[in-house]
Amino acid sequence: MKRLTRSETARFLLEHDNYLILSHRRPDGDTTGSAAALCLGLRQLGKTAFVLENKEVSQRFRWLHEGLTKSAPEGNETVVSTDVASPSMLPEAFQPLLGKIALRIDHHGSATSFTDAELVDPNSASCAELIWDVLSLMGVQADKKIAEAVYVGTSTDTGCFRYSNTTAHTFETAAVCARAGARIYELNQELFETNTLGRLKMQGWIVEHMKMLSGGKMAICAIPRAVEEEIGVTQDDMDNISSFPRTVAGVCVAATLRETADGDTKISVRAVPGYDAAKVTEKFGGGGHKGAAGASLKMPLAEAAEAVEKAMLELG
Ligand SMILES: [Mn+2]
Repeated sequence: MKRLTRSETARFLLEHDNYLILSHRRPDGDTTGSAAALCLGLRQLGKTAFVLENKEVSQRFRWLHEGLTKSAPEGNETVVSTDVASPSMLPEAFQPLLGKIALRIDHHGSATSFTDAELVDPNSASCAELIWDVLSLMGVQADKKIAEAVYVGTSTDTGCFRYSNTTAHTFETAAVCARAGARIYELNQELFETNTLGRLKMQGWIVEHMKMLSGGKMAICAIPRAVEEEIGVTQDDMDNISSFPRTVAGVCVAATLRETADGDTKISVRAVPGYDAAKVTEKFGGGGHKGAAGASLKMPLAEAAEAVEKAMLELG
């Protein structure tokens, strides 16, 4: 595996063609936006490029991939993954591509290399920023579509420029997007200022059921599947719900657990600077960033809650 700089990545992308771009499991705004921006940028330069259709992309972000997708690989493409930290982050349907991925562009600090070459910058708040850096080195001009894809990635991974990962570079990238005509106000309204009734009800349930730990410095909440079904929340309603218990005054680390359809548990941890969320999830084979991390546990909800609580308390 070869580590590339931004310029080396730009050169690689200019030298190859026939691209197939991959996004990650439970796709968020960053992986969806990054894949879209890369595809659009490559097309602007006359390259053949497609995003491999990720069936898990929700309604909220689906518009970003409109007109860009291919439903299955043909076998001879240059495969590039965006925002994918480990093989387990690839959707089930993409797993056969393992070993055939030429390049990984990512910003996860705790990651497992699985491609021939990679551009990884853990200091980049979003993968979309990295994508834009590389595209601009290649001579791509930001147009409205590219700008909106980059803006969605950048804004969602920073909680609309509020999280501790936000840097001057994040704002510079956002400025490029604004100048190129991205609908900043509309996207912010849609992504950050609007709640469905289902999401608000879920937040209400979390307030009632979360357990405070460590004298209020930590919070943990385990959400049974039956509760999600009863409230009637969609995946979009649950997107980034784990950042909610962290918003309680005094809470530095918060973990949210969700029961999967198979009776296992997914955890999502959020932490303020000074604490490392990935330290909790790494214990369970997961990964992520200091501020936000996740893992899948082959354990029923109650058992997982106990194990995660223990791991959280070890943070001190
Ligand atoms: Mn990301």
